[in-house]
Amino acid sequence: MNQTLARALKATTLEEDLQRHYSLTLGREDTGGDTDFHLYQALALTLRDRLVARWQDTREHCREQGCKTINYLSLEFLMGRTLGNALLNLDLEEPVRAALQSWARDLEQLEDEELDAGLGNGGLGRLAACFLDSCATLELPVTGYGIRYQYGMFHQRIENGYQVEYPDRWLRHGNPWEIECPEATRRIRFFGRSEHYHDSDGAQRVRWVDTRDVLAVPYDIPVPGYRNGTVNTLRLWKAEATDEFDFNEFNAGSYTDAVAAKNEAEQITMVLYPNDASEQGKVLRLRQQYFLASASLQDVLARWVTVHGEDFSGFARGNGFQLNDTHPTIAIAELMRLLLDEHCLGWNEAWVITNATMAYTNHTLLPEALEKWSVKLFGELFPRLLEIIYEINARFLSRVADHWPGDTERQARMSLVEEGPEPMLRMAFLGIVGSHSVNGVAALHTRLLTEGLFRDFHQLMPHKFNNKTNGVTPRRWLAQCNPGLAELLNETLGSGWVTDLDQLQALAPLAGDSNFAERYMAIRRDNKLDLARLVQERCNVSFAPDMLFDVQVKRIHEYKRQLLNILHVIHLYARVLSGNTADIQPRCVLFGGKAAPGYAMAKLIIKLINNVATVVNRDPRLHDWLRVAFLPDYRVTAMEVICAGTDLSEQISTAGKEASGTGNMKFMMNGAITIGTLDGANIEIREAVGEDNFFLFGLTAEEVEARRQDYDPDALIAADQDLARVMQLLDSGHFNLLEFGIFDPIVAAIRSGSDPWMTAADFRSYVDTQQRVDACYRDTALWARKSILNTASSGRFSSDRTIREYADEIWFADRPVW
Ligand code: 26Q
Repeated sequence: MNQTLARALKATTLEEDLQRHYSLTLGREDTGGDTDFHLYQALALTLRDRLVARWQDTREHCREQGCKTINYLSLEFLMGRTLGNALLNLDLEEPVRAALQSWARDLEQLEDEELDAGLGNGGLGRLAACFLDSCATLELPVTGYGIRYQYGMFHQRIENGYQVEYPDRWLRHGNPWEIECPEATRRIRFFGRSEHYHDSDGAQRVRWVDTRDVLAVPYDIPVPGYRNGTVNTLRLWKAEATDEFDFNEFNAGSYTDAVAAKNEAEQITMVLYPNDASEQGKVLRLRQQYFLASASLQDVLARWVTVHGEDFSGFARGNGFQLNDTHPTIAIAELMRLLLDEHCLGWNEAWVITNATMAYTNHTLLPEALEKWSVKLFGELFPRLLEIIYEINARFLSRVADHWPGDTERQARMSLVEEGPEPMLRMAFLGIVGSHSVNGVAALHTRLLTEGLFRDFHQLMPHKFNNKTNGVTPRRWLAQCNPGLAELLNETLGSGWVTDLDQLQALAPLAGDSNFAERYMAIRRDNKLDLARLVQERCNVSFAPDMLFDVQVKRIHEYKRQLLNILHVIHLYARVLSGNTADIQPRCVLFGGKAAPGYAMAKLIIKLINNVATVVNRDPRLHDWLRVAFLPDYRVTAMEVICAGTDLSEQISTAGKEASGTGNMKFMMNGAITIGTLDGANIEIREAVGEDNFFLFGLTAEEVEARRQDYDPDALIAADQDLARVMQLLDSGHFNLLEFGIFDPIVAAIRSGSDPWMTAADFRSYVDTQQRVDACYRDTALWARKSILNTASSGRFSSDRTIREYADEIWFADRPVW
């Protein structure tokens, strides 16, 4: 460790540092008033001090060793809170608890002062955060590059049953974890035109001129590994105006107008876009993508040039870029531009480097979610990049023509440019052509990609395609969020599981041990009480710990079928009212998740859930059987409580639509049993835990596609008394007595022969399977056994396993940091 820093840190105790940051850095007096927030900040700074020394050591070591560095480019990093994770990874929880005694504060109280860093929508953003934790824990030199949004994911409140969005001002009181690095500011260009000229040697060159520039200022956040001294970096870029920006534009205008015009530049990093069809094609989003790509690439190239000068022959051996979905794929064109125009490489040399360094991860099978940009818009913003993409496309299509002579249809299908009245750039295709690796995020997803969306590309270059089944970090999603279970695991297995989750398999023989099962279930019961407390506080609904806790939390989307879940709730409601309660297991059903602000159907589903909850919860006849709650503002920190206290994990997407899912893995690790379709990583979860320990229902992906032709929901409804009764309750307005007709669009969607999500098709099988769940839950020993086996079999879903596969098979980053 860095000697001076090490000494400085040893000399002071946690308690002294805490006091010093509180009174000197933050300038607060101990008046005994509302000090929790500042004490949290002082604690964060105290821990940051301890990270900084290791951070410098990690960087220095990497520089000396010339390690291959991977750069994870993502528009989203859904980090959640940092304090608890830093305490765990630095192994400082006990000393900090001791230091807080003189302040008469609980650690938990201070932890609650931290706002979530909600710089992501959901799965894709949280995956990036889990990956950073695993990379640091595996001592891999990986830097995360993202955007420092001033406003992260919106906050959701429920008003009269409807979702209402509120801005997330997460930086309002500053961010103690970040360090601004103005010395590494980069300049990002927009608009202008491309100028072809001859340089002094007479060579043909191109430059991008008359641009309007914006500055990218980095803010670094330390990413500590688990008790290993490694600290990697998450570098987030903030947009700032240049000085000339204003004065070129307004040179004749007034000074105040010029200063006001800075807003336009700073808007680029103002807000995270919610995953929303209505936001597709927005210029500001495209500017964000380029801003991230260009700033990050310039950063990496500048570091390279400092050490190696203009010799790029070893660049691809020393650097890699992982593109988190198509969102940053513009980096492929930008790296070409930087190498060609700024570093004077020839096309072939630049292309080899680009291909060897870039790798693209796909996260979706929904064709409508594939990113496209209008060629016209793209060319106005980035004239030079459009030229480069045309050149990439021309060379690629000539390869296609060589491979399939005369097959012009295939050339049109595979072109990076979709022709039509408004020609569009297909970003996924750019990702495939420009990378050496294209991966899906679960086995089924990768297979469907290569057989469907990317079939032509797979035929031409099968070697590029590979699967990397997602994972989640066991530090946050077990050690941190379930301290009770973690303690039992440590006692039973030792603590090796934290970094080697396959060790949990050693629990399997204990699944039938009644002593162990009793302790395991007692911990689960405590966690259920914690979850019940949260639901009471936020929803004012009482959840009883002896009831089955049935949970579906995730973004609200039709393909995820929260609707199927609420239909089952309505079915249970009808059964209890009809007196048919034989074999019903009392249950508490929890929903949570945000709908994209412009997604009307998803928002209506939230309203339906809330209306059903109101009717169910206020009817005393249901009290002992069924309770329903919608938890507002679902986020990372809520999931930390939820996943530890859930009995039944709902993973019920229409088969073939959920790329992987990662919530399913968090639930499994913590001992929930899954009810799910054969979709995404559910398939691999079921394989790992065994079919007896997973509640499977529904059509397969193949069956879904085959059924589309003759899908007839009305016939299904007519033939199924239970479904007919549910539809009748909906039709009659039972859940919207004073809100006439509001749920008509939902009823129509279920009854539509072209319902893409086929909700009615899986109703019978879902309800029957829920009955098997009820029977199983009543056999407490049997349920305990299955629950323990779920934890025991979750090793494969550690993001450490996933990252090892990325490192071995895509990054070839076999050399660790140390
Ligand atoms: C698109 C256009 C404009 C603005 C935003 C977007 C946008 C933003 C976020 C599009 C997609 C996303 C996020 C997608 C996502 O989270 N996908 C999920 O990724 C997980 C990690 O691989 C998978 O487990 C999930 O199955 C997948 O749905």
